[in-house]
Amino acid sequence: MGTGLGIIVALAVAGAIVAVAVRRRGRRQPPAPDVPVPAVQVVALGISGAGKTVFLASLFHELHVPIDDRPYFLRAEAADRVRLSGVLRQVSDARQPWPAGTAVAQTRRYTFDCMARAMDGWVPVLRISYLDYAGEVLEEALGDDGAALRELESEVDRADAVLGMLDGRQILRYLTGDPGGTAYLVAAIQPMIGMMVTGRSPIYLVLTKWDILRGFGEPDGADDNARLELVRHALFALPQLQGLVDVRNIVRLIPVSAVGPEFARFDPATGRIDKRQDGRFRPQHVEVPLAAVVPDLLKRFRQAFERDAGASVNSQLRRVMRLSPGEWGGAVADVLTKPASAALGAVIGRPFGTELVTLALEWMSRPYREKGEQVAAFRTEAERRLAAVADARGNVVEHFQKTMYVFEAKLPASRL
Ligand SMILES: Nc1nc2c(ncn2[C@@H]2O[C@H](COP(=O)(O)OP(=O)(O)OP(=O)(O)O)[C@@H](O)[C@H]2O)c(=O)[nH]1
Ligand SMILES: [Mg+2]
Repeated sequence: MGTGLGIIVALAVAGAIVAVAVRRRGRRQPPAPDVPVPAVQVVALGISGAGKTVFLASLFHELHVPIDDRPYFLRAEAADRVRLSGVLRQVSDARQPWPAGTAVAQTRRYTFDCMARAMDGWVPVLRISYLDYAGEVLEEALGDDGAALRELESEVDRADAVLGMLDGRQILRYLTGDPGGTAYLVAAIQPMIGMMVTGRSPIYLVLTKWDILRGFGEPDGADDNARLELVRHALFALPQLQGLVDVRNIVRLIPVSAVGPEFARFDPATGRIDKRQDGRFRPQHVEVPLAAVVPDLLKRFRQAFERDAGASVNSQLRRVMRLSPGEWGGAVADVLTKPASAALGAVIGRPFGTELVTLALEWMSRPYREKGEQVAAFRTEAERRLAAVADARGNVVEHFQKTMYVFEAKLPASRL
């Protein structure tokens, strides 16, 4: 239940936003500012061979061009594009061996701009940062006094979402009674589980190599959901994974295949994954972990805010939400540079950046704003541009949500 303090704090914040915005109403409009882009930091935790790099290359391949009804695409800087397409070429070419694992020195931060169509063409509406590092950091002492491990740990602390990458090949070994698979789940991933236990961002368990996770005794003709249900049951029978679920906010179990169901096969005799010469490259669900993060973040923000803010604040907020877009962004930013931002942080339970708070409030205000905007013609070009960007951003979030509805309808076992 909402506390008195929460209500007072949220009231103060909402009131200050209104006050700033009202003051701004009287001023002349400045020229259209560069619209700040909210940034979301994602870390994929997984030991060597889990499939982190191949997943990233496949994800970028799927999303780097605007196609069909998807209102966005991912843009990366040229050097990153070249690197990721090099990985993808090697992965998708059946004549070539799989790419080598990432060396410690090859650790790289990728920044993707999520570009959405707005009035002036494509504009960045969300920035996603993703660290690709050598999984061996999580497995052995590297002779660097633990520097790489500490760096990864602080990365996890700052992350908005952690993807816990579980190696599908090892899980298949576990399910078929191979002691190597048990050692993976019981011992090898312990350091990674430890990091997830102490972090505070939500965890998405990602089951990699979903294409080969079959033939472990599931009934003939078992569909994807039945297969996932069985894998999930077996995984959470292990105390260390169940323990993680008990203490942390784990939202989903997402099976992904970076190559698709008809590309490779697992050879039980050698334990190797071989590419099929007649294979078809058709990645499965790779965009889902990304699509899940932002709507979940906004949902948590809304729940925390509504729980702690109370009805009177909501009516205050509604007033803010009816402001014109030009006043709106500036009003939120102004408030957040004041001590009130710390108070807002207390209400929502974690430090959100200015842009993310703006995105969240903007999202919450959508139902109210749309009505108002039909009647209120924007006074300036700058306002129209801001409104167009806010709409483009909203369309992207909506598309993420739609992706999640479709995915959950197909795989209800993915919800934990
Ligand atoms: N069948 C199948 N195999 C995959 C898939 N993703 C990865 N693999 C296999 O797993 C191997 C390791 O994948 P990487 O992406 O290099 O693993 P990583 O987590 O980046 O490992 P490090 O860089 O050592 O930390 C690949 O070379 C492939 O053989 C997948 O979706 N399906
Ligand atoms: Mg790698």
